Amino acid sequence: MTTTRRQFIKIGALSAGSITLAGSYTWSKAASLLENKESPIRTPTYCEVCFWQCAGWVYKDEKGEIQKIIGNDEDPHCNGRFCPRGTGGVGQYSDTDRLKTPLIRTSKDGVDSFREADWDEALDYIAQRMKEIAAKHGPECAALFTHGSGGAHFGQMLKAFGSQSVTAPSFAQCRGPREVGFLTTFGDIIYSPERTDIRDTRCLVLIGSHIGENMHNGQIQEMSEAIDKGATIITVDPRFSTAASKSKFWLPIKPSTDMALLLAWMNVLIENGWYDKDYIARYAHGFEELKEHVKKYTPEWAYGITTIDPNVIRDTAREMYNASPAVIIHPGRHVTWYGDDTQRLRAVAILNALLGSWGRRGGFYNPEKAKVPDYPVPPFPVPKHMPTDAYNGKYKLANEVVSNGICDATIPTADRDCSYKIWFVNGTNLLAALPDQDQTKRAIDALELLVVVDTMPVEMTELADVVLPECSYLERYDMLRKSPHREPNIAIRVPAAEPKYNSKPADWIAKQLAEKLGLSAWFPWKNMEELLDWQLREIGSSLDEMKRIGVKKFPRKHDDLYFAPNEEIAFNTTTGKIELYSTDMEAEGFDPLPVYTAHEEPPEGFYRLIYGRAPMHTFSRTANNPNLTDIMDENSLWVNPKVAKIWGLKSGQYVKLKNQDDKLSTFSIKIRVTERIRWDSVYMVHGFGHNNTKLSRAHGRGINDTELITNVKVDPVMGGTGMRSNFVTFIVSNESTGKGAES
Ligand SMILES: Nc1nc2c(c(=O)[nH]1)N[C@H]1C(S)=C(S)[C@@H](COP(=O)(O)OP(=O)(O)OC[C@H]3O[C@@H](n4cnc5c(=O)[nH]c(N)nc54)[C@H](O)[C@@H]3O)O[C@H]1N2
Ligand SMILES: Nc1nc2c(c(=O)[nH]1)N[C@H]1C(S)=C(S)[C@@H](COP(=O)(O)OP(=O)(O)OC[C@H]3O[C@@H](n4cnc5c(=O)[nH]c(N)nc54)[C@H](O)[C@@H]3O)O[C@H]1N2
Ligand code: SF4
Ligand SMILES: [Mo]
Repeated sequence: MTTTRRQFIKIGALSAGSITLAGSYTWSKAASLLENKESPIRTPTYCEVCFWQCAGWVYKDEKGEIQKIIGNDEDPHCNGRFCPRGTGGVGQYSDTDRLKTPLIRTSKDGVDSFREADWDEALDYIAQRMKEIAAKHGPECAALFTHGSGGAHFGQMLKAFGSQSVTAPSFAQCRGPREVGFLTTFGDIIYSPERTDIRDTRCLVLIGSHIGENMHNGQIQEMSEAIDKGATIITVDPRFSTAASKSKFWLPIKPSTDMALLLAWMNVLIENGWYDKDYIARYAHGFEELKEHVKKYTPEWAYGITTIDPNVIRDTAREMYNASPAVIIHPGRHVTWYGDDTQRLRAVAILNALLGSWGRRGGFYNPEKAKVPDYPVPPFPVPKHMPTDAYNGKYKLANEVVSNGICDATIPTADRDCSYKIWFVNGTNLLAALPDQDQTKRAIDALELLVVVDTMPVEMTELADVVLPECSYLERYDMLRKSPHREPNIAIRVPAAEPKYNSKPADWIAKQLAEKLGLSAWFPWKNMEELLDWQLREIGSSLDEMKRIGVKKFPRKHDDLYFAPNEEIAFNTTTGKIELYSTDMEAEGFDPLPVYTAHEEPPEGFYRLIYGRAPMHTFSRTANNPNLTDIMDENSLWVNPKVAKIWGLKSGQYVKLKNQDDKLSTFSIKIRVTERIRWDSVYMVHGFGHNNTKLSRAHGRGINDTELITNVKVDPVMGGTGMRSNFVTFIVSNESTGKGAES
C-alpha cells in the first residue's frame, strides 16, 4: 500500500470533546413514531439518503423535535411512500458522531492532527490557499468531486473561480456506460429517475439490475404493479436476487459473459423474424450489418460461454417478442463492471430497438423536465484548460466529466501540463467510491490543498487539509429538484430544524467562500429564500406556495410521452436514425457493432468478487446511521455450499479476504453459506468496513469491497471503471471475530 504524507488522523489526536454514544434507537421505536397522530407542524423536503430524491414531509412535535419523515402523495418519485432508508433518514440528523465544527490540519513534531476552527478562520484559510495556488498554476488546477445536492453550490463557486472540472462518481463509477450506450444508439440518455415505463410493461428483463435490493423507490412500486398486472420478469444474475425470486425466468449467468447472451438474443430475434419490422425500417440505421454480424452468435455458441441453456435463451427471446413493444431490457444503473460496459449497454439498446420499445408504452417513455430559469449571473470565466484536456485525448464519447480521469491527472507526469493541485470533495467518500485506493491516495498526495465537505467523519475527511461540516439535508434549503418525469414537476427542500452543532449548509459555505475569493457577482442573492422565491415566481409559484405543497406539477408542452403511430422522428444521432450500427463509435475507432470479448477468470482457489446493495443502506453514507444500523450493522459474504465445503466454512464464521494482488482486507466478514450464489463468485453489500474510529457504529463492521478492487478495467469509450475483475480467497483464522478485528 502507498504511504501518504497525510497521516490518517486517529481519534486521539482530535481536540474535540468526548463523544457521547447515541441512544439505541430501535426500529420498533421508529415504527411506533410512525403511528403517532400527525402533528400539524410539517415542512417539505426531498430525501438525500439516496439519489432517487423522493419528496416528503418532515413532522415535528410541539418542542420542534423531528418525529418522522413520510412521503408526499403528490410526488411521482415516491407516490407518498418512503423506503426504509428514507424513513430512517432522521438518523442522518440525530447521529451524535456527526462532524461538529470546521477542522484544520496542523503538523507538530512530524505528527499531524486536526485543530478546531471557526468558520471565518477555516474559510479565510481556504481562500488564501486557493489564491496562492491559482497564482502559481492557474484556477484550472482546482477540481470538485461531488455527489448530491451540495454540488450545485460548490459547482457555481468553482466555475466562478475559473475551473469547469466538476465531477461525480455517479458517472464513471455508475451509470456512465448506459448513458453513452443509449446516446450513441438513440441520441438520448436514460436520465434519473429512469425513463423506463415499468408500470405498463408486459416483460421486464433485468440484467444484473437488482431492483428490490436496489431500492430506487418508484421503480420498485412500478415493478410490483407490473407483476400484479401479469408482466413477465426475466432476471439475469449469477446470484438469486430478490428480483430473481419474483421472476418467471432466472438465468444464473456466469459473471462477465452477459455480452454473449445479449448477442445470442439478437441472433434469435433476427433469425426468427421476431422483431418490429416496421419500426426498424422506419427508424433504424444499419440493420443489414447487424443481421450479418450476429449470425455467428447462436444460442449454442452462447451456451458454452454463459452456461445458459440454449432453449432458455430461445424461450426468453420469444417471451420478449410476445410482449413487444411493451418490453424493457432494463439498462441498469451501476453498470461499470468489466471495461466493455458501453458496448454491453449498446447491445442492450439494440435489443430494445429490435423490439420497438423505445418511445412506446410499456417500454421507454419520453420524459420532460420543468423549465426553471437560473438566477442571472455574469458568464463564467473561460478556463485555459477544460477537464477533457486532462485525459490526453481519451474518453472522447464521455458526456460528463470522468472522475477517475481527473484523479489520474492529479498525479504529475511528463506528458501532461495540467495537473490538479486543489480538490474540493463534497458528499463523496472517494476512498469507497473510486476503485484502486492506492491510486486515489497517490493523487491526494500530489495535492496542495484538499478540502472535504461532509456530514460525517469518514475515510476522506481524515486525509483533508480542511474539513467543513455540512448540516444534514433536514437542516437546510437546497436547489429545487427538477428531475424529468412523465409529468414535469418540481420539489422543494426546506429546513425542518436549525443546523446542529457548528454545521452549515453547502449554499452558505459556497457563498461565504466565493465572497472571500472576490466572486460575489456569482452569488448575488441574499440567501436561499430569496433565490428560490425568485425562481419560483418566474414559473408562477412562490416559496410560500411550495412550503405548503412541497411538490408542484406542470402540464407537458406536447403530447409526446410516446411516439405517435407512424410518426416521423429525427433522432439526435449523426444519421438521424436509431443507430444499430454506431457511426460515433466507428468514428472514434471503436467497434460499431458490439462484439464479445472474454474477460479474466479467477485463478485457482480464488472467486470473483461481486457486490450490490442492501435495502436498508445506501453505499457508505448510511453505515453509521443509528436507525439503519439497528436493522443491519455489517455486511456478510455469500458463499456457495460447494465452496464452503472445500474450505470448511460455516455460516456465522468470520474470515478475512485477500485478492489476486495480495491485498488483504483490513477487517473480517461474516460468512453466509447459501445456494443463492454461483460457486465461482462471492458476494457482499458495498458500503461497510469503515476504518474511521470516530464512527462508533460503523467502524470495523464488515469489509469494504473497494479495498479489494485493485484490478480496474477502464472503459476506453467513456472512462468508466470496470470493478468486477477482482478475485478473492479466504484467510481463515480462529482469531477473526468481526468488529475491530483490524490487522
Ligand atoms: N466498490 C464499489 N465502489 C462503488 C460502488 C460499489 O457498489 N462498489 N458503487 C458506485 C456507485 S453506483 C456510486 S453512485 C458511487 C457512490 O459514491 P458516494 O456517493 O461517494 O458514496 P458514499 O460512500 O455513500 O459517500 C457519500 C459521502 O457523503 C457524505 N454525506 C452524506 N450526506 C451528506 C450531505 O448531506 N452533505 C455532505 N456534504 N455530505 C454528505 C457521507 O457521509 C459520505 O462520506 O460509488 C460507486 N463506487
Ligand atoms: N438500497 C439501496 N438502493 C440503491 C442504492 C443503495 O446504495 N442502496 N444505490 C443506488 C445506486 S446509485 C445505484 S447505481 C443502483 C445500483 O443498482 P443496480 O444497477 O441494480 O446494480 P448492479 O450493480 O448493476 O447490480 C448488482 C447485481 O449484479 C449482479 N451481478 C454481478 N456480476 C454480474 C454479472 O457479471 N452479470 C450479471 N448479469 N449480473 C451480475 C449481482 O449479483 C447483483 O445482484 O442502486 C441504487 N439503489
Ligand atoms: S428511495 Fe428511499 S432513500 Fe432513496 S430518496 Fe427515496 S426514500 Fe430516500
Ligand atoms: Mo450509482
